[in-house]
Amino acid sequence: MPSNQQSTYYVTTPIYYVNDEPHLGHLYTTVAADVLARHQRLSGIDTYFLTGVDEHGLKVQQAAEARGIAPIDLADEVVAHYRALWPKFSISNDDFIRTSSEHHKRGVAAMWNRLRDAGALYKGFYEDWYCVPCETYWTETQLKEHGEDGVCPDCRRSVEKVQEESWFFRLSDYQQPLLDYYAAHPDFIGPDSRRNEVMRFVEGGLNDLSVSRNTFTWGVPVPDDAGHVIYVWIDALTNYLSALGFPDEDAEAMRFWPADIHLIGKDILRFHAIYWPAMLMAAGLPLPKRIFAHGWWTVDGEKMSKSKGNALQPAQMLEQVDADVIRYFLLREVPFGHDGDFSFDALKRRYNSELANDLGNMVNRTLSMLHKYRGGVLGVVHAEQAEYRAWIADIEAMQQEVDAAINTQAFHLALERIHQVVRHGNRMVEESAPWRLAKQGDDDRLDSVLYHLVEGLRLVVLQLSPFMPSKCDQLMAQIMGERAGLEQNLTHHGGWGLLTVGHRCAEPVPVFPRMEL
Ligand code: ME8
Repeated sequence: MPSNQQSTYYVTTPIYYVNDEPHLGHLYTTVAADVLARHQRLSGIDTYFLTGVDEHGLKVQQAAEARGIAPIDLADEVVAHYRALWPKFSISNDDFIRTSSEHHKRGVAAMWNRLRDAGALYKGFYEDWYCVPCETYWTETQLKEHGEDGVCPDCRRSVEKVQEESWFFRLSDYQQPLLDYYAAHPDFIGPDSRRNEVMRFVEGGLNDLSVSRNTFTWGVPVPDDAGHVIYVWIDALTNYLSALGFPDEDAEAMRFWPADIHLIGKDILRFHAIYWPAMLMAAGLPLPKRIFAHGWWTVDGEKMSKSKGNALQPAQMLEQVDADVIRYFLLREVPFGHDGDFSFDALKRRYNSELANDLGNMVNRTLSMLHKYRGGVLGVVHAEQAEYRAWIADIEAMQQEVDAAINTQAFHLALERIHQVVRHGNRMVEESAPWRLAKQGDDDRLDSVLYHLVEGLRLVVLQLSPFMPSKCDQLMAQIMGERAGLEQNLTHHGGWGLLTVGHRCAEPVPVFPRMEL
C-alpha cells in the first residue's frame, strides 16, 4: 500500500502567461500534476492541486497592445480558454489562481513588505539587458559568455537595454545558504541532472536581482513607491502562497504549505530553484519540498512556435484523439525529465499495442468469458494454485512499485509496471484457456481463473485511474457492475479480495477501439 504516510499534499503547475493560448507543453505539466494529485487522493491523502495564470509583466502588456486591447481583456479571453480546456482533460485542480485577483495582489504586497522589513531590498539603478519573452534580466557579461551579442542566452531572441531606477533583492547574500540547502536536501531539485546544473550556476556567483520596473504599469505596485511595479517573477512565484491565503497564516488552506512539489518545465528552473527559495529564506518562510523540472516537447522534430504555427492546441487535438489517450501517451512515451517528440503516428502505435491490444483485450476477453460461461457472476475460488499466488504477488508488487515510481515522478516506469501486469494477465488467459475448461466442464478451475482475472483487473484499473480517469471509470463500471460508483480508493479498496462470490460484472463494452494509423 502507499508508502506515503503524510497527511497533506500540495502540488502546483507553473502559472501560464496569458499572452497566448494553451498548447501541448502547458497540457503536459498540468496532466503530470493532475496524476500526482489523483494518485495522492486515491491514497487517502488530503490534497491540494493548484494551477492558474500569470497575467502581469511587459510580455503580456505588449501582446495586448499588439491586439489593441487592454491587458486585462486579453487575460480574460485567455483565462476563458484555460478554464474551458482543463475539464476536457479531466484536470482536477482545486483552485485556479489569477495574478490579477485582489487576494493574490495582497499576497504579493505582503511578500514585498516582508522582504523589505528583513532588509533584503534596496533601491538602486539598473543598467543592463532584459529579455521580454523570458521576462529575464541579463548582464552584459552573461550575454558575452553565452555567445551572440544582443541575444537572450535562453530563447535566442533580442534583448532590450534597460536603464532605470529599480529596487533590488539581495540575492548575492543567498549563494552560500542556497548551496548549503541543496547539499542538505538532495531531493529538493529533480531530476539529478537539473540539480547539478543549478548547483553549478549558483557556485558561479549570484548578482543582486532587479525586482521592480518604473517604465510600465501592468503589474502589482510596489508598496509605498507607486511609480514602480513589482518584477513579474516575484509576483508570479508568490502565487504558490497567495492561493493558500498568505499572508493570513491561519487561513485554512495554509496547512498545505510548504508545497510538496512544484512541477515546472526546465525553462523556468532558475526562477524556482534559486530566486524562489532565496526569497522564502529572506522572508523567513518554509521552502517547498521539491521542484521537478521536466523536459521539452517538440512536434514532428520541430520546436513549437507561434511563427511556424505548429504549436499543438489541446482542444484541437481532441478532434483526433481521446483526452485520456493523450494523457497516457504524454506520460508513457518519454521518461519524465527527458525531452520528447510528439507525433500522432507514435501515439497511435503506442495506443494500439498497449491499450487496444493488451489492456483492451484483457478486459474484453475476461468479461466476455465471464458472461458466456458464468452469466457474468463470479464463482467460488477452489484451488490455491501457485500460478494464482504468483499473480497476486505480482499485483501487490506492482502496487508498491507504482506508488514509488509516482512519488519520484517516474511516470513512464509506473505505466510500464502496470502494463507488465496486463501482459501477465493475458498470458494467464492463454495458458489456462478458460474456453477449454468450459468445454471440459471443469467448473472449479474455470471459476478460479475468472475470479483471479477479474479481481486483478480491478486493481490494475484502480492504479491506472490517475492516468486515464474517464477511461478507467468506464472500465470500473463494467467490472463493478451494480456496485459501480462505490467510492474507490487504495486505502479501502486496494487490497486483494474486495470482489466476492456472487458479484455480477456488467457486460463488456469496448473502451479502446483500434485506431487507424
Ligand atoms: O514561464 N514542452 O509561463 P509559460 C514542455 N508564467 N513543456 C512546455 C513547453 C514545451 N514545449 N512549452 C511550455 C511561464 N511548457 C511563467 C511561469 S510560474 C510561477 C510562472 C510548459 O506560459 C512548461 O511547464 O511560458 C513550462 O515551464 C511552462 O509551460 C512555461 O509556461
